[in-house]
Amino acid sequence: MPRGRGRRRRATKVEAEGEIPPSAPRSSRCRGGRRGQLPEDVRRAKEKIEEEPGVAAVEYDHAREASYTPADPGFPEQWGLKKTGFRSAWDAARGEGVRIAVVDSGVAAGHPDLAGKVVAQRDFVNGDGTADDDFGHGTHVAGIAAARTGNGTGVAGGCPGCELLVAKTMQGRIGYDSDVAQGIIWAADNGADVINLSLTGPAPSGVLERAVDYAWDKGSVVVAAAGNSGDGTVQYPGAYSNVIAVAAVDRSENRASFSTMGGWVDVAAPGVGVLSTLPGGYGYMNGTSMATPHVAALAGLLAEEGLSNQQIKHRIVSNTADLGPPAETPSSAPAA
Ligand SMILES: [Ca+2]
Ligand SMILES: [Ca+2]
Repeated sequence: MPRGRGRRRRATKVEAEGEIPPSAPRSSRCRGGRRGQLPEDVRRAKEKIEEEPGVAAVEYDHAREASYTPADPGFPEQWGLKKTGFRSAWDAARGEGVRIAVVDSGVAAGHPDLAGKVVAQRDFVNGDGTADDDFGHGTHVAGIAAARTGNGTGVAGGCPGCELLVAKTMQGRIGYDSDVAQGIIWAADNGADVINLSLTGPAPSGVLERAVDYAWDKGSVVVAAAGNSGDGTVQYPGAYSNVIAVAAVDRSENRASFSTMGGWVDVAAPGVGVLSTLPGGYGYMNGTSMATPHVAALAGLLAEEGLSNQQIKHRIVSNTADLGPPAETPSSAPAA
């Protein structure tokens, strides 16, 4: 992830550039250091340059750190965005025009922190064009990924500029593979750069895998939850090859006790005590379902930079901080 690129003080550079020809621009720059700590030679160099003919003014090129702090009152509580470096990433990209599909229980599209974000929706459960959220799960996921940010209301979204495609494929907590697969295909056909699948189950499904492959072939980054089984049960669609599978960690970067684990899991993201939008307000939720849209948001930021889905997956998986050795699958898994 891009980090704040605070330049280090370079006094020697000032000296090398000390000879400025008379045709120099009116304002020349001189790289300075941190406040109150300018070494004597740097100040002398500045004075020397100022005396050169043709130089109107010389200013120190101060190093500044990434400083975008969104004006959302809930942001201080959004530890996940801070822990994973989104503030620095936003200095490089905001995901403008990028589309994240939330294939879930629907989204409260009229929520003040999501209003205007939903550019297309489809309800595959009830067979209509309004993907309302009667459960809250999809609205929470959508806010983590792309809540309206910097609007003085509620929370910030990981991908502030991202638009939302909403496919309702769950009624309450349950969604069937046939509906989920249709939602994935619909999302890909509607130009989804990223598809968020905060849903899991232990049974493999050819229908689901083919839908994922279809979306991947169309260029979508597919991100799915690793599951909340707390053990090593392989979960789908997360375990399919064209998916980034996301486990959950807590504030201390320890695996969340509920998070599924295993070699097929690609990354972990914040999934405990996550604040986001809910129908009618805001609230905290736990789950790999909440970790997944953190990664979807990051994929959205990277998509703005024009990377392919393969490049984005590689970038995310290879640039993740290593939090320790792979989790061992317990020899006696807890009863589900
Ligand atoms: Ca509906
Ligand atoms: Ca907001």
